[in-house]
Amino acid sequence: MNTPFQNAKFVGSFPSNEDLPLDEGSEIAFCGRSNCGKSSVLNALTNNKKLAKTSKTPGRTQAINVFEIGSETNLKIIDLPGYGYAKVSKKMRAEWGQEIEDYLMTRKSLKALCIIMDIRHPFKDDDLRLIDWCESKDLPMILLLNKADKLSKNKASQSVLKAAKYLSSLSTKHYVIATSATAKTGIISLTEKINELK
Ligand SMILES: Nc1nc2c(ncn2[C@@H]2O[C@H](COP(=O)(O)OP(=O)(O)OP(=O)(O)O)[C@@H](O)[C@H]2O)c(=O)[nH]1
Ligand SMILES: [Mg+2]
Repeated sequence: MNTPFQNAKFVGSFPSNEDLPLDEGSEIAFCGRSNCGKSSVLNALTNNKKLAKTSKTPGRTQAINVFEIGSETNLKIIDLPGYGYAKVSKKMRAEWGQEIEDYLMTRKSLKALCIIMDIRHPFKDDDLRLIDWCESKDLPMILLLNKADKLSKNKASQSVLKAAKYLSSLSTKHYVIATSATAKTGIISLTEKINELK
């Protein structure tokens, strides 16, 4: 499958906000619970299995990873470490939480959040907190119900409808898409939304 984001390049892995590339152009940040498939969706989106490291073990992504989507577009995708991963020490979790929070609070080029959830267990407390935060900042959101291949087509559509209904009271712009990084479904829609919001 060809995607418009095929020329994506890994810019770097930044443990701290201070070292991030210049705050310019547009950034879309991928967030979500550990293991929901953030890195896998990024790889599907760019048609490059080797771009972001994925793993069966939660907590694989442990820094702010920056990807450039074609140098001419000035669009970057930010793969943030997953939240809700218990095996990391409390201190480390607190520090990571702080780095993510600082990124979200201060980054001017951040145009939208892509909040990724497992379609079988969406809207956990941490997801809801991020959604509330976006609403409070009026920052657009793309909500992905990922791992849609784990459900029948019918069940997946029902989940999308349920999620859309659940979010209908939001005044901030938001989209709900069922995706599968493995079956590559919903990836074209995601591309369209990113292009719209960037
Ligand atoms: N069946 C299925 N498995 C998926 C899908 N997306 C990701 N996975 C699997 O889920 C596991 C976690 O994927 P990652 O992409 O590493 O998840 P992540 O959210 O980046 O995880 P952290 O970096 O640890 O926060 C891997 O074993 C993936 O192969 C999907 O759409 N369908
Ligand atoms: Mg990851």
